[in-house]
Amino acid sequence: MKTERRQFLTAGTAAVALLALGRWAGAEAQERVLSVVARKFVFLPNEITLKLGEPVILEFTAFEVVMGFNIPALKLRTDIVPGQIARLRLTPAQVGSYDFLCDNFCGDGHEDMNGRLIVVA
Ligand SMILES: [Cu+2]
Repeated sequence: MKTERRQFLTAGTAAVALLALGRWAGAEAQERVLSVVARKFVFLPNEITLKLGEPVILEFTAFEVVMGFNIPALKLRTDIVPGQIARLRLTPAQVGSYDFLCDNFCGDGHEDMNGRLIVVA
């Protein structure tokens, strides 16, 4: 009887410790969130600077029509649907400059709808 109680307590303490560890790890890995608006015919901002190795979440919104966000060199893309938030999670692994563009035809200025993602050390 006494032994069972001790085992129960030990298990409880371990569970609390794990919970605390999980919370700590979660805070450690928290990503910076950057908002990007896609509208005819521009991304705001159209230049995004990220730090090498820093995990970020890009959050996209559009208000007019379905847009696309595509960084071909990083093989990353998403549709941006009005009324929804589109998210891309990324951790830059290489310093450089990467062009991005809208890849859903959205009107007359679509071809000029682009920007640049810059990764610095
Ligand atoms: Cu477009």
